[in-house]
Amino acid sequence: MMAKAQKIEKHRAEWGSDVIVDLLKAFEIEYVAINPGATFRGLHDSLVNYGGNHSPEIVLCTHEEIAVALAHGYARAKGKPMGAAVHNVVGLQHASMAIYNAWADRLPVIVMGGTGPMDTANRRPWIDWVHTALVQGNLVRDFVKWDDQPASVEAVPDSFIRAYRLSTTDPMGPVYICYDGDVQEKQLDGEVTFPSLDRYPAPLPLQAPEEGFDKTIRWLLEAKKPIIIADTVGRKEAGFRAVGELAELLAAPVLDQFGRFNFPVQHPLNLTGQADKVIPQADLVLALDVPDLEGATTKRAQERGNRRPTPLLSSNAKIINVGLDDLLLRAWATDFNKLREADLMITADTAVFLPELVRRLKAEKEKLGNLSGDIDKRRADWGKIYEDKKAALEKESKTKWDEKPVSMTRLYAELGEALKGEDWVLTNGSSQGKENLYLPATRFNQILGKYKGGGLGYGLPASLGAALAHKGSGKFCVDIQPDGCLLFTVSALWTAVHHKIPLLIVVCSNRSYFNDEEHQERVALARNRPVENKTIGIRIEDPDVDFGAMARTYGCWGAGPISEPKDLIKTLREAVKVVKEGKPALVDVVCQMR
Ligand SMILES: Cc1ncc(C[n+]2csc(CCOP(=O)(O)OP(=O)(O)O)c2C)c(N)n1
Ligand SMILES: [Mg+2]
Repeated sequence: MMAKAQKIEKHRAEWGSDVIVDLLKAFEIEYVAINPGATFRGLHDSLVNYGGNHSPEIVLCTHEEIAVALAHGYARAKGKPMGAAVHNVVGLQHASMAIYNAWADRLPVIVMGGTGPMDTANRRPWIDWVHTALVQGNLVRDFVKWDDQPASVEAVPDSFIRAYRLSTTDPMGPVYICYDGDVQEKQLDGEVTFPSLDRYPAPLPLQAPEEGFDKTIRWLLEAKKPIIIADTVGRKEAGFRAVGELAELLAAPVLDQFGRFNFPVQHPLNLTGQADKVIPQADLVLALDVPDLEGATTKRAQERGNRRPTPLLSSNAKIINVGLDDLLLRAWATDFNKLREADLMITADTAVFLPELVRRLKAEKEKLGNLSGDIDKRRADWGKIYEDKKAALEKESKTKWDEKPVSMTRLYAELGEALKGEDWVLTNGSSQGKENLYLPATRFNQILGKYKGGGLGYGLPASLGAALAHKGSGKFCVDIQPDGCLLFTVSALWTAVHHKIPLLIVVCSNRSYFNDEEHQERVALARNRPVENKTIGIRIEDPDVDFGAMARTYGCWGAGPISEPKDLIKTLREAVKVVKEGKPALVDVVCQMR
């Protein structure tokens, strides 16, 4: 990808930061996304001149938020971390939004930073002082799994190994390691003891005790209408597969919350989006890795001035919560959501719990046999809701087909058409998330989903990280990219082009921060104020942004703005060709608000 740096003569670490590169290599970190800065100039030199800028290779980004979001997207696609290096106090502040998104998404990113020397005698005037803090980790401590600032080169290996292990152990999360300039730039006078990584294995996954299986199986077999709500089970393939098997075995419908992709979109038991029809019927909810159970089982308040959601679940229904969510929370941000109710709480990794549950359930042949009539009946009942859902989606798509600006449903349909035959992966989505209902995803990790921390700016850089993770694998990555979100981090296009990252970016240009337009409408209605003012301070018009032209200024293939619905498919096909040549391509589509 990048020109290899000059050959290194010596392979023995000579400087403090060479040891960090040894560790990055030992953990097979493929990339380190950076925006350069003098506080990690030692590490930068070691990456280039000691490590040869290969595994890890530097990915140059134009903002630290982009660097960390890119690493976040990589972890989401690949299931393992890459690094991000951010300049001291200032770079870390820029990075903090993206670190929060990775934290809320429970994904590993190894964030490395630098600081002016703690030893004040070694500080350069002004710059080393304004860029040093006591301690830098404090800034992000509330939303990383761990942070550290090793005080000597000898302390670096332990610190890194601990950070890596914590970051990659479920529930995962970003970590921050700050390297003092003096530590990085220390000339070594002997070899640094480098522990054998075999002595620090990843911990085995957490399995449920017998009681957890016994009760779950008993209740699942007793239930008349068990349902499955799944949020981040699909982070591991074994979990994804087991959700499918369990749903089939019991004819239990699945409501996918899309923290990860959990269940094939076109499976007749996929009743995602039908919570109001499904949940009131349930007498047992199996909630799998669902931190926001309240959101999943209630109807959002949309009425004037009312913020309280309406419960959909019967108070008699049993709830089983399985997951690891309670193992990782902090008192600062309340991203742990509303306190979850349950009749049975199981702290276990769904990727080991569910396959074992399925195995044990299948062994209950006699009981399942006795229930086969009931199971067939409910399969047929749920099947009717699925057919209605399918018909409604098709109707919406047809009705809006020729509307101008392009309807979102047409956009998804045409995109689906342009991607036919591709092993595609959706790396990001619109604010409404309807693409997840229209695009026929079937495979593990085929839909990576949106920001979990709700911080705009995530979409493009995270998609680039995912596309980098899949580069050369034959997978075709697509970013469905809302315009407002894109404007935060649009300069990531430079990185896309420079590092030849193949990604199709479909910009949904509704020329508005539309989500907020809806809020302003609600407030105006509640206050009896003019609703037509809802667009003030919200619309991204006058001037309209020409994203196609913007892409081209970064050297990226760019088309649009497409205003004529009939022009869409042709342009999407052209863009697909460009991406298949290994490059990014952007199509700007002027589309409806929703
Ligand atoms: C960093 C950040 N700033 C502001 C917001 C508030 N916010 C939530 S959604 C939204 C509008 C998003 O606009 P766009 O990405 O164009 O999506 P649309 O709603 O138009 O589909 C805004 C401003 C946020 N979530 N994150
Ligand atoms: Mg918008």
